[in-house]
Amino acid sequence: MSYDRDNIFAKILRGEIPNDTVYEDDEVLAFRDISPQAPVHVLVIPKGEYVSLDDFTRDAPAEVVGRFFEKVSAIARQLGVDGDGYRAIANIGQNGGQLVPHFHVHICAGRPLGRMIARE
Ligand code: DGP
Repeated sequence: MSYDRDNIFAKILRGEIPNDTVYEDDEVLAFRDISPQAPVHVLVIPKGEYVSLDDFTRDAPAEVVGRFFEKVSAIARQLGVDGDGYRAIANIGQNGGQLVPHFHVHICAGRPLGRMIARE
């Protein structure tokens, strides 16, 4: 799947849509989810053009991938959710339930999150 520069997170990265930023540097942006599923729900995205975890880990330099995941856990510590715990989720593709085709990791926390996958 090729990267769609009109996806909503690309527009957020270009500053065309506002966001509630919790962390930003030259490689990543972390912001609060517009439709939170938990008391804390933050999305962490790379600034590069990657559709999902699949092409991110295939195409991005290993150091970029490594730094990205270090930052996910650092952002969780910044949010103060590491003590009680949290869930980091990457939805990939149709069956994964991915709605926005720009790679992102959800950090969800603030209450017990129950079983890993909801039963339909
Ligand atoms: P996923 O299903 O993994 O692709 O999750 C996409 C998430 O993106 C979903 O939880 C809602 C969130 N989202 C969609 N549009 C916006 C937006 O314009 N701003 C923010 N902050 N979050 C958005």
